[in-house]
Amino acid sequence: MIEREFNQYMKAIAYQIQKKGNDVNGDSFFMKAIDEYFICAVADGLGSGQHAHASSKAICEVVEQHHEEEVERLIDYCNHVLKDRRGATVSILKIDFSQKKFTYGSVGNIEFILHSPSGRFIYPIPVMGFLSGKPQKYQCETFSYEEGSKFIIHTDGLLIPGIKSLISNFRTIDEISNHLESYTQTRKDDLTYVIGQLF
Ligand SMILES: [Mn+2]
Repeated sequence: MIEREFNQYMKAIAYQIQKKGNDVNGDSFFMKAIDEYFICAVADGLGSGQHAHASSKAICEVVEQHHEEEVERLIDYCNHVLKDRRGATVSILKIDFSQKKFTYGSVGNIEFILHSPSGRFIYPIPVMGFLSGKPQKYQCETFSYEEGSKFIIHTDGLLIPGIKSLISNFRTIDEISNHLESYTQTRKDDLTYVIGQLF
């Protein structure tokens, strides 16, 4: 499944495919661009199959319902919806176009990297673990971005050597997406990625 989102400030491609042999995806994503901001959530339910899907779906639904909220609060909502469900890892990215800043919050193994045209990489500090409905602290970081920056968020179903060169060497997100096609074929897990470019 491929989905695109864009406005005058950014464009993004989301791609998702389930583990071979499974008919549901344990990963879920949500993304939305409005005039003020872009928001994106990617979640990976522990394990795979129906229960993993239910957890990651619940996370994305709560972010969709409350997308105007701050990232830290959204992660807290995500944690709450996992009570009595299987745990999940989550990453939420919110980009403020007028301030040219983004906030990233994450718990678990979903990876994020942003590359600026000046050559700078932004790679927020990972927080180990997963959400399970139990109270916990979340870490969110806010960064400035340059026009032309590209980013990728992906679950652990996508194993790519040299992600830094991938995101810096290709000029457009369509080229990156095309290049990733062969890596989606060799997956051993549910796989989701969102790649975007900021104008
Ligand atoms: Mn996974």
